[in-house]
Amino acid sequence: MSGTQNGRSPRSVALVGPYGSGKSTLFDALMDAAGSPVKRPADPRNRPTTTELRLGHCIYLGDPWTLIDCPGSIEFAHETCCALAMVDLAVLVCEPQPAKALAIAPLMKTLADHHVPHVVFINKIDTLEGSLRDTLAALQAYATCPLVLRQVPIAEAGKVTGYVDVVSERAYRYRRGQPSELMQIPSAMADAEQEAKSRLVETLADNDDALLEKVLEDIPPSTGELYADLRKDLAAGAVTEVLLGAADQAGGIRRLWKALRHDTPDVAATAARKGIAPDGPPLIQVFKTVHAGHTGKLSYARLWRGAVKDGVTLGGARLGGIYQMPGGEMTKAAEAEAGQIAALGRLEPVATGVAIAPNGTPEPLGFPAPPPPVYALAIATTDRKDDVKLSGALQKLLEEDATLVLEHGQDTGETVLHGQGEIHLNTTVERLAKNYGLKLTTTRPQVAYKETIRSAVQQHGRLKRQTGGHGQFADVKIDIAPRARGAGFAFIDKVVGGAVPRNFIPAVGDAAEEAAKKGPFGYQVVDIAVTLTDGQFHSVDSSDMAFKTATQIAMKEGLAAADPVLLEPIDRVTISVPNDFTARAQRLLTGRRGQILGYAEKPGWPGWDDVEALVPEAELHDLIIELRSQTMGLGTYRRSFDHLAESRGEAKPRAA
Ligand SMILES: Nc1nc2c(ncn2[C@@H]2O[C@H](COP(=O)(O)OP(=O)(O)OP(=O)(O)O)[C@@H](O)[C@H]2O)c(=O)[nH]1
Ligand SMILES: [Mg+2]
Repeated sequence: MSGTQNGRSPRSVALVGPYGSGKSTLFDALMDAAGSPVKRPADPRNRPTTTELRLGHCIYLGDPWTLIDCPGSIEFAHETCCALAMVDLAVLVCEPQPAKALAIAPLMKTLADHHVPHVVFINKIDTLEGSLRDTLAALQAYATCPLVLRQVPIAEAGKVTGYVDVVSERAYRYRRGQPSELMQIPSAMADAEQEAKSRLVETLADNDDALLEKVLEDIPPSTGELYADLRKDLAAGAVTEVLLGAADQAGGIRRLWKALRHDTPDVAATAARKGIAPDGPPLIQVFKTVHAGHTGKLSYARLWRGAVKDGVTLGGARLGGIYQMPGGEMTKAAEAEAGQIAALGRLEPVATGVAIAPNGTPEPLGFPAPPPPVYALAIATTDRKDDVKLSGALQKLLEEDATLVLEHGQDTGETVLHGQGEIHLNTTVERLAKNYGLKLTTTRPQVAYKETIRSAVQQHGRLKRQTGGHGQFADVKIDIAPRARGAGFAFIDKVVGGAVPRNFIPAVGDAAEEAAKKGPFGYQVVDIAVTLTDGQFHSVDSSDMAFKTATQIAMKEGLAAADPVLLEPIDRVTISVPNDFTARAQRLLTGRRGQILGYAEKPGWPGWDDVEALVPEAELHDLIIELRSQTMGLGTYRRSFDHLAESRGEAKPRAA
């Protein structure tokens, strides 16, 4: 993008916030106001939920910007974290409803942990009922620094129609799709405005001794002083300013733009916050990878330092295109400068998160790790001929989405996709269909049951077959006995006096182990010892094959007679929830045959608990769905295999 008029380096802002708070609507309104309108959905009130980052480049009052619309759904939270690792400032978009305030807690924590400067934008102000103070107080409970109200809403006939700017003390009336118009401060508003102003000044005075003196001496501070303090405190994470608006009627958009313009740190400040040295060769960090049909691989990246030209060597590849997205369309640029976010073409060897430098060794830079998977689906092609295509497509998808985990079930033979939830995996399957023409079926993954035996048996197996001249003969006697849980399979040879010649014994051992792969219930038999005690052979008719067959016969009958039992995998599960939901999480676990081990405060998460339990894996498939529905979408869990336990009849034998 050329045409910046004042030489400021490009800055970038992420729009984050709970699900459905209006981030995408706000993104569109901000792009409109900057003269780079983006394509709208046919029915903006029925806009689909955002499932991946959406980027827009624009120029507002001469400054170049990249806006990033982030998903609000918890299932795509990692995308949001990746964007937050790149930007100079975040706008936390929320709704004027105290009951929904808790939903900002995880984001507030991410912003605070990574010291990302942020402002709060209370959207949908047209739906405000009651006092804005209640929403502010509810939000404050999850904020890590004081929230200061920059605007006071003006209500006419019960509807919010404009606002008073607390710093400049000017009133504005919203006009749909246009800049707001200046109006007189309604006389009824004077008190509310003065109260908001005193709070703002007092909060700022906490970090500014000169201002504090003025407050104590009752000298009104200048607007210039207040603007300067706001900017300084915001960058330092000492206060968070709160703005208001109604994105779907473009209310409060220009006020927000001006706050962004005034208060967003530049790339040098952000690089310093991230520990990047100010001098050195160009430094670029990739935060998203996309395989786009015609352009090939695109690496969305920010330039932390320096400039690059198209065609340079980056991370071992020749840069094949620098793209920008004004109005959502891709346009090619010859060069990208420090601060810019751009899509870089054809950097095949470069992975998401990696920092690169032209012809040089980049500095190691932190990048968010993906959260552990919480939901899984087994996928299969409807046409086996597509299997090769599927594995190629999955490879690309895994490169694009670090929260996808692919597993080939050793016991079940299934291809299992693990991810962040139903919407995430359904979106992935839709993408496989749309972008790669793959027709897939999805099923609930099978549980890797095992089986074992509870008593020891002695079993005889004999093969005697006469076909034409040459016959087959083998005879084995085996003991099959249970072993301790986790001890695995063992084969012991106790044959004496050559009853079974040495050279056939390995065949017996192999056949016994092979036969244990499928027990009477259809699953792998674990923790047994098979001892070959005796047998018979024939000097001509015996062979490895004959001894294998005799062993199979003995194993099949012996296992069925040895009091077999199904073993089901039990996982250690840790649910994390805001502590209002701790009791509910416990009930949910016990309702799923879980054995609660205890609960404790989640380390580093004040107000959250970790509830630990042992739960059968068969009960975990849709745990996340129920957990989220009971915890405002906030609850999550992690799991790891713990042990195999005898099933008390809940587990199902595999269908033949
Ligand atoms: N009343 C009112 N509705 C709004 C406003 N802004 C957005 N909406 C509506 O809120 C709904 C959600 O808007 P989106 O912009 O898709 O919200 P989002 O935050 O991007 O949602 P996710 O991407 O799913 O997290 C849509 O129906 C919008 O029309 C507003 O200022 N006032
Ligand atoms: Mg959205």
